[in-house]
Amino acid sequence: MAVRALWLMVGSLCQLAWGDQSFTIDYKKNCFLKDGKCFRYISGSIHYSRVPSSYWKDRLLKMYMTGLNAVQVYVPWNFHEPQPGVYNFRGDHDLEQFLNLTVELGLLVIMRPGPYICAEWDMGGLPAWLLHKKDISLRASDPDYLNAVDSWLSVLLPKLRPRLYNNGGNIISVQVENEYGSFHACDYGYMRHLHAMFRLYLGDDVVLFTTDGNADYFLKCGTLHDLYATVDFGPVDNVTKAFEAMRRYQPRGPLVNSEYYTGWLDYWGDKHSVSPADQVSRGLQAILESGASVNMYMFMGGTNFGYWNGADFSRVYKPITTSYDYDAPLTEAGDPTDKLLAIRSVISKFQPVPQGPIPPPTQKFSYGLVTLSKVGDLVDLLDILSPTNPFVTQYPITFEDAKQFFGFMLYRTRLTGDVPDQTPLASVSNDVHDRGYVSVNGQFYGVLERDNLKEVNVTGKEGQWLDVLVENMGRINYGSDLKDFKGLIGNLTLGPDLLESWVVYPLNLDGPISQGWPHIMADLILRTPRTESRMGPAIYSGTFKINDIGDTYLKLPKWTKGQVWINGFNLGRYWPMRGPQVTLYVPGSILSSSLVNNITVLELENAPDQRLAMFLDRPILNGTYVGK
Ligand code: NDJ
Repeated sequence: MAVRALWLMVGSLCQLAWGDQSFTIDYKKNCFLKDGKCFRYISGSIHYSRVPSSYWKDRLLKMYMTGLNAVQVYVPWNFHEPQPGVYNFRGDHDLEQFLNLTVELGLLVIMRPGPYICAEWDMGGLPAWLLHKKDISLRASDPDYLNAVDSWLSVLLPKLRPRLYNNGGNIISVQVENEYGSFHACDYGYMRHLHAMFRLYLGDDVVLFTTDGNADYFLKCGTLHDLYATVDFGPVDNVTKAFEAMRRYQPRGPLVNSEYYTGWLDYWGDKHSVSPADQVSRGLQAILESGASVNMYMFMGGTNFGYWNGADFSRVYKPITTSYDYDAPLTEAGDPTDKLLAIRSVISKFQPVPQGPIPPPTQKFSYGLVTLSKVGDLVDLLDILSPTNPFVTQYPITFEDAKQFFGFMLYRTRLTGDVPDQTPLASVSNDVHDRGYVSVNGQFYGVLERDNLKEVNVTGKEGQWLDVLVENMGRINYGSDLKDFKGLIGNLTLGPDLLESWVVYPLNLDGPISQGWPHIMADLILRTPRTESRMGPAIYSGTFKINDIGDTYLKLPKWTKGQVWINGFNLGRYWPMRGPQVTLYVPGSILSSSLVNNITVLELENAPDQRLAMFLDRPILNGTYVGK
């Protein structure tokens, strides 16, 4: 009883303390009201899912030192709920730890829990398992979609509630959905449903808002009565016009640009995006002069480690690069740039910025060359990389059917007759999502590529395996093509014949590699039959020692395309032949100075004669341009 009374007392004391904190909107003075006073935020976006957790504090500190008073944070649903009802909030997924650090550094938080986030992230943050129901309507009032959303929000939002500013925390506002007005569905019922769920779990007094492009055709379907409407725009847009658009939907209250673009994203095969610092800082000055609150997207871009990159679709499928540097004020490695200094100097004209120098760029290491040796062709390693039984199926099944959401699956079928002359293996309806690496009897013939390479000529003999290793290059994250099934999503033909009777192997490379394979099995591997061919999908590995630990950049000179791991950590895709990105960011946090470091490469096409990896002390993000 006494304990309970004490609790009640502590509780009411806390209530008193929290009672001092309030964050609301003053519709008369057109400003946010923080603790009763007009307030504007100058914020920056950082995606915790794109930065190793051991670096979160460093990046947030640099954001604070720039003079920002807030950070804006997306929560990628698929990063936390890999399978229905299975949640991951540990390590690099530890959202609450990230939020604790924002508190420690005295930063406010603008939360963007989605459930859809766009963000050049796989499927805009929606879990691919939603596609189990083939005809599901995403971002709409489909009961199956809403059920999944509701159960996710019932896990996520209660974690945020005690952290709301009005409850004593540092979250000042929460965005509902993301640029919903850019989506074709225009389903107000869905937005109303989300609104109700956010209110249910977060309470009545938190500021809920929407963000949309600064034109009527976006704002029309993206805004909802009772949700505060904000816009987004970049340095080349006209500030007055953009805010006039906002005012047509949000006549009173503070002006807000929720995404002011400091840079832009990169696609494989396109030019590297850059936004000049003077242009970005001038645009920021104009926004701040208008009295608006602003969030800079991105302030710290980071990296699409593993398979997390998304893709866009504009006439063709366009996957996003591994680097999400974004030409942001903090580089992919968290280093301050001239753009950051220019932004800081603009901010200082409007509000005091913390004294003291911005931390300098960290030392980068050029660890030099590592020789790699071939572990084996992928098809000879299936016992390890595909331990479950393969699916036997008349026609190909998708990744989603196989419950394999990321990475690679091997589709094989036996040739039913001799193919003595070069004969086209073709995807007539462009059904290879997204790249297929074609071999017959272990001999590599070439690549099928979505929207690009529709056939490959092969030869072979009756009874030989025809293999197509299919790579998921990242799901579309923006626009009406969000339902982006992966694998062979339709049939292949060989000459006039439709191919049937497939054996499909889901591949799990990350399981064994994160457990130390192939390095822990070096002896066994030496005994594995191995071709010396440079062509076709194969695993290569090597080791290296270092004395000092720091960030570095991995270059794979003359290698073609693939995936690479260091010490079991999946660094992402490399594709120097397509560019523009040539090096991969290697965070020092995954390296060791006491143990031997290992590197594992899945090369999908052609390995060079000299199987070397190279560690450089600077990134090359604009190396190759092939005009694709
Ligand atoms: O809200 C979106 C954000 O998450 C707005 N963007 C951003 C670009 O980085 C990011 O995805 C858009 N992306 S509009 C789509 C680009 C398609 C050409």
